[in-house]
Amino acid sequence: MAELEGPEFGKADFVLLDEVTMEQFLENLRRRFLQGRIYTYIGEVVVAVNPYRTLELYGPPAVERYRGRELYERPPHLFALADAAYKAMKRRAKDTCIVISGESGAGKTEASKYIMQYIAAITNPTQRAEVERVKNVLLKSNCVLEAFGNAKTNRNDNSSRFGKYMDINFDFKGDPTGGHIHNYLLEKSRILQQQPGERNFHAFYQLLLGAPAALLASLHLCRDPGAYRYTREGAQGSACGDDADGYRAVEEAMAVIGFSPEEMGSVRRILATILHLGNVGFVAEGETAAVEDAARLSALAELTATAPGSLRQALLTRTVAAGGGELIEKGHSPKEAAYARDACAKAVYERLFCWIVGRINASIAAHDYDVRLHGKSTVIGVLDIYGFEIFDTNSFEQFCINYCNEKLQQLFIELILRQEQAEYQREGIAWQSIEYFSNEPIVELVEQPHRGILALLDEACLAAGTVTDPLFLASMDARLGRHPHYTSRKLCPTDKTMEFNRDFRIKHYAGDVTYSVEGFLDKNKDTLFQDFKRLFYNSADPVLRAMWPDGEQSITEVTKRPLTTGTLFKNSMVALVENLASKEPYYVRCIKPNDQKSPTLFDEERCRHQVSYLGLLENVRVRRAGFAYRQPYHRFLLRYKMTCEYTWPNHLMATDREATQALLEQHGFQDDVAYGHTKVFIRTPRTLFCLEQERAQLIPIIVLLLQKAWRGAL
Ligand code: AOV
Ligand code: MG
Repeated sequence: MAELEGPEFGKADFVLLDEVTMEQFLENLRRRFLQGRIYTYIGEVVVAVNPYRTLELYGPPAVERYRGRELYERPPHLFALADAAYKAMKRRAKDTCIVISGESGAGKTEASKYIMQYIAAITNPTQRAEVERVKNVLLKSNCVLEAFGNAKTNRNDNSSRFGKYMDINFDFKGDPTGGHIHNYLLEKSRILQQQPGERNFHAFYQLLLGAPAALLASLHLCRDPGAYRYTREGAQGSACGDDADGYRAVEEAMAVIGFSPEEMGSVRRILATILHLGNVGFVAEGETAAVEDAARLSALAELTATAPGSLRQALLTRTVAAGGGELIEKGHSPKEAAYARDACAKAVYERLFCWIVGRINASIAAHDYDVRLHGKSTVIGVLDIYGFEIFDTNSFEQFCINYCNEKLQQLFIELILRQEQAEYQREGIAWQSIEYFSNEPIVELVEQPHRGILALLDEACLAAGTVTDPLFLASMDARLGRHPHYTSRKLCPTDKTMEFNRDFRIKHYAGDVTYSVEGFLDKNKDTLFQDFKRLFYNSADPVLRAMWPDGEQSITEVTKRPLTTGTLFKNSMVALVENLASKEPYYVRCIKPNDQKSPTLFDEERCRHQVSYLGLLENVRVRRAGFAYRQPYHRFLLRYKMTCEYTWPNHLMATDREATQALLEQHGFQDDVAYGHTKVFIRTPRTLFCLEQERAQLIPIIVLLLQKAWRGAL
């Protein structure tokens, strides 16, 4: 590996550092970042620094350089990792997954796209039409999902506001034949409100700024995002050109995926519906609310293909079950009506998003007959979630996102240890484990049954009506006050950065985050009145109707309490982790070099913090305390046999293992190596350096000899 890049680029693998210290680690990272070498290994883990500029690293020539190569044969790259996962899948029929982690803006989503692009590029050499179609859909799905699931935040202009796990299915030839996208909790509160400087989901600005004038008119919309309450905050920051281009790209991508023109029409009408809903105002008319603007109401009825009377009723009243199974209409106050309207807008968008994911899945579902014909199909999973984030105000969404990152960090710790141990065990080699910071107590603080934050939150929601956010906070203080990772102002009255009746703080693995408890109960309960569900279920628009299968139920049937948002999210995280743990994992650890999006600034403190909480130094130590290098015997011989008289040009021993042993003993390296069942393990990098050096010295001599031999033959 060392010969592939000059020494001026530092070490291509952190395992080769002279000493494993934070200073050396950072120095190597900095040096490589500044020279555009953004990828570095820790064994098989790729550490990636966001370059914040376009690098010529991903084109077809790069794909060719990495295709079919081993990790150490080329400079570090995501493509090498993708190839390793692909080889494991193809040669050993292993299900693999690539887990990409790092904080918000560190480059996870970009990395996931390059990985998919590589896999698409190296598969289907015979250009089978169906495989080509599946690949296209997989690639285009990113564009659509980003339009509807990403938004500008103060940390990242294109921040993922949902988690995504994508399985790609491969047939026995190693060609992708299908896929499945699993999406995790969309940050739907963004529909209503964004922090100063942030935007709503891209799709709204794309529609307003990119759609042809006639289309906008038919949706009763004007071009100005500032005209709509839900997009007003983000109107300033809208880059008009990008959004208009984005609109066209998304339209094209949806067509490629197979959305019909009618379906695309419905999607646009639903987006318009949400924008209009945001502008519906209510006034008091006696005891109850009335709609301010009748024209808007009729536009909404048209867009949702519902009866104006039913729409008005759903906005202004709710049906409640009185005693004896009797149903009565209860009028909203203007405040209640506004609340119900906002809940409706959020729910419509969330269901639209899930419907889009489902629609993409339908178009790439792996066919059963493929599996039946050729046995089990294998998969590569790619995980790209929302990264750890801290804002000025952090709410329930940040709490879920950061909990998700805790879970993944915990998995990383377990797998990296387990993987190492498993390999030594498999190969019959003794090994001693290394100490890690375990974030398990933090995960427990959140998810423990009956005692964790999510359980207390559910308990508070059950008692709804009487319990408020501050009371929920009080219950946490009382029951979690002693937890080393939990603090609140009440328990620590000297802390002036927190508000007394509102804030609590969690010491996360990646930093302390102060959460505002405001809205926790509400977001966890996530109530939407049945009246809206029934309204949309009765829509004449088949797409909108399909999103509300639960609208059929009457209010008397809806007695069972649905699971809360927090519990659903926890369950989905547990299932995700189980799924990942069942596959052979490959890791990309992304690092954000600075908060200014600068391509030249290596903010040492920010990087130090990330290296530290990602556990990268420990990762290097584990890798080194064990054996830094391991190679199958035959590969090892192929590379180094020229350095030993017993093995050059070919050995005469019974096994490659014996030949390897003879070679290493001749060099005097026997104390630095261990012989596994199929692989040789080398402890210190120096041994490998020596072998590499010797090889490098011998090559010119061998070439000379070969040339002489050829000339002699002529
Ligand atoms: P994230 O996925 O990790 O954040 P992104 O992948 O969206 O971060 O990266 C943020 C921005 O950094 C991108 O929009 C690019 O401008 C730039 N960038 C990242 N990787 C590269 C690269 N390899 N080459 C060039 N530019 C890059 V979040 O989704 O917020 O957690 O929730
Ligand atoms: Mg992302």
